[in-house]
Amino acid sequence: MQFQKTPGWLDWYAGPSTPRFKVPPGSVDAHCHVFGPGAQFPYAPERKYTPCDASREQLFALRDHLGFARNVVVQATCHGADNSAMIDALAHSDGKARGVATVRRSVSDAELKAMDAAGVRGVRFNFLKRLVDFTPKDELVEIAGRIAKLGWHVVIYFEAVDLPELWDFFTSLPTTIVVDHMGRPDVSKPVDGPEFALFMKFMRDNPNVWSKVSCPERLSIAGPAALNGERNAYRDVVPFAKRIVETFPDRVLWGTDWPHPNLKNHMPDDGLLVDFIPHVAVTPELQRKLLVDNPMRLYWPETGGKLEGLADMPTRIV
Ligand code: 0GY
Repeated sequence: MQFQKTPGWLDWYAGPSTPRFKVPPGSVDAHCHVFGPGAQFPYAPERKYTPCDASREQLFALRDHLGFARNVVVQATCHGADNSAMIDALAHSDGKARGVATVRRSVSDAELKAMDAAGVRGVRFNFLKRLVDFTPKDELVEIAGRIAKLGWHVVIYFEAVDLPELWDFFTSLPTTIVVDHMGRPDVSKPVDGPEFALFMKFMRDNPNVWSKVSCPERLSIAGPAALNGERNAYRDVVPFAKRIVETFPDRVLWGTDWPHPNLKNHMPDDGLLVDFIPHVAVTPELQRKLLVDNPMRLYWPETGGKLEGLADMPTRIV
């Protein structure tokens, strides 16, 4: 099938820089996507955007270039609840990718079991109206109850202003909860202001809540962008991400968000984006927790956090 990209679509950055920051051995890019290719894995009829293709081979090439060992491939909304492109990526990853799916209430237990065998470890509930149509909460509660039995978690994507309204729903969920992109704080507001304080309280009061400290390129207002050799990009996002990493070091994840859907004003150089990490996780210990220990505990718990061939890695039993 032939697809026309959404007008103004920005393609992912070809030829990224080599990061100056060397990620620790065994690091996990815990938030990234594949798009199609549309000819093989058609985009969903209910999608809100049509992207450029971004294949598993291209994702794995980026992983190797940036120095990461593994990926967590999150189902992108342009594929709706057809998880085949994401599962195909897991199947061809040599065990180096795990996934987060989108499912509907109609999913069968056999399908969930097959996804589990393929490496899916979570489902994503999306509350951004520009990305998805509304799903009734009772459907989400039912799905959460079913996937909890598999030991999966729920990834939630929402904007900061919507947290008060969604709070009771989120805190009623029976699984680990992973928040995408810090709950999208408005970084023009103070890091010590009431809106971000509410997010910090959300994490503090609920020890099952984790956060990805990802997507500075999406949240930044003042930049500068990760382009043209800028290794100190998105400085306005740093205080927010750093505060989360330092307060909840055992419940944070980081991901590239490649191929960066729906960016409007620039497409980051992913090599320079990796150089954002040491600004928010400033010690080797925090970096290892963010990039290795935490994602391994959540997505590869059977290893006990221990990586093959790395005898000096700490062992963490879940
Ligand atoms: C992200 C962010 C976005 C898109 C999606 O699945 C998606 O389409 O997640 C966005 O547009 O903010 O995490 O990739």
